[in-house]
Amino acid sequence: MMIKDSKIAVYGLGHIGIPTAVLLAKNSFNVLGVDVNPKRVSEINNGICPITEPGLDELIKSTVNEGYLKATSNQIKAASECNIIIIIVPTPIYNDNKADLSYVTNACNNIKKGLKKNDLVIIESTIPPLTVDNIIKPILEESGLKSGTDFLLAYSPERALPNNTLFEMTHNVRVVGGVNLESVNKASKLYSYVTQGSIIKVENITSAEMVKLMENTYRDVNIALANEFALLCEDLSVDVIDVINAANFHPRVNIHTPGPGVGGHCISIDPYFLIDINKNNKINPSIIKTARTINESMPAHVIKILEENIGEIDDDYTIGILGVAYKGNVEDTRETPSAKVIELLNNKHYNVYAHDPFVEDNIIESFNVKSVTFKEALSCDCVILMTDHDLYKSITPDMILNKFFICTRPILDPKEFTKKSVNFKGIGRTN
Ligand code: SAJ
Repeated sequence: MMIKDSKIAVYGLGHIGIPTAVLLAKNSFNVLGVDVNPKRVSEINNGICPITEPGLDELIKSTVNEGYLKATSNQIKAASECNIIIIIVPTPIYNDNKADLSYVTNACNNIKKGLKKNDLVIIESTIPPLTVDNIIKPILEESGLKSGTDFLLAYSPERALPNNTLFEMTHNVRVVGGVNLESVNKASKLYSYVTQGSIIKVENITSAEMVKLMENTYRDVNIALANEFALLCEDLSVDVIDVINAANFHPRVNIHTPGPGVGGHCISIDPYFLIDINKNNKINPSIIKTARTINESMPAHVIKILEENIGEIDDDYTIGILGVAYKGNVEDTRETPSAKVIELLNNKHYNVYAHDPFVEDNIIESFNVKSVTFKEALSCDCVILMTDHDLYKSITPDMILNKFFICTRPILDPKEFTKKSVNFKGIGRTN
């Protein structure tokens, strides 16, 4: 069968699964999205986009209307009807910093019941190293079929940046590892329909698993370094952004941006997958652990800046949080540092309010804070800017006169504010 005649099942209609399904459907593949959530399935079948991602709305509508994209919650039937199966379900983390693989194992336990000879199974979910070899492959082989001989098995980590997902999925380099060359080649051929970027074939599946974890850990460690530089600069009364900008002119230096901590479902979680595998072994991944500790301590540093500067306050002193999303211009609040800042402020019984132009009121209020308008947040006694949304880049000194302003992201020029006598503090900033 020509690859173009394949029917593709995409398990997990989330932030990555939906764009993946849609882009394959746009390339005239017959795609069946599979999700345990019936609401999500009916939204897709009605051409409704359940997530915020630039450009996705129109693509869902057109691919569903043209009949290339359908969705179902019947996991076994989907596997039996399709020849290529892509797994992009979430791998959240337990409280004790261990990966929860239950979505992955649940999908595999269903897929094995519909698996057929010559099918190709590709895993895209972020997983700890050796998960395919030790967990996924054995479950799929309970079908009685053997990977590499009866069916093909590959791992290709998703690496698209939320809010730029469609562009990155169609332009980024794709990394593929497989149980044998045929698995790698067939998976690579499939991705070549979607991305203009090169396809990098790595030695085996564990290498491909490590690529993803090392990329996100690299970023976490670099953000931690930037945050540590910010704390040192604060102590020295030099402006960390001024220093970073100058240092980054060096051709081999790329210091990341300090901020209130690392949120999102990826960078704040994936390093734990590497820390966890080594817990009984000889290697202590101390840099990775320390980076996590530094990044997780940043919300407490925001509270420290507050308390070192406000002096005696009345009971009716109010604090307005600007931004609960984990980063600018997204509605995603997973692992957001704002949640930690709100929790710390609530524990100390401050009167806290929050605004976010992208996040629905009920989600904001799920963090135990009252959702208010932008104007109301700006009228609080202290305003803490947490997220680098474009809207907040338009804040001018006039909007915030007589307030205490903690700007945790380097999106505003401190000098503009101090010139107008705004009490402005940033992370590692001088004014
Ligand atoms: N952040 C900083 N300083 C920086 C960069 C980011 O404080 O210099 C913060 C952000 O504000 C945010 C968090 O880190 O809270 C993560 O944001 P991000 O934009 O760096 O990354 P994610 O989590 O949205 O997406 C990452 C990407 N990985 C890399 O850039 C190596 C993306 O390509 C992956 O597909 C995604 O993780 C994933 O799914 O793993």
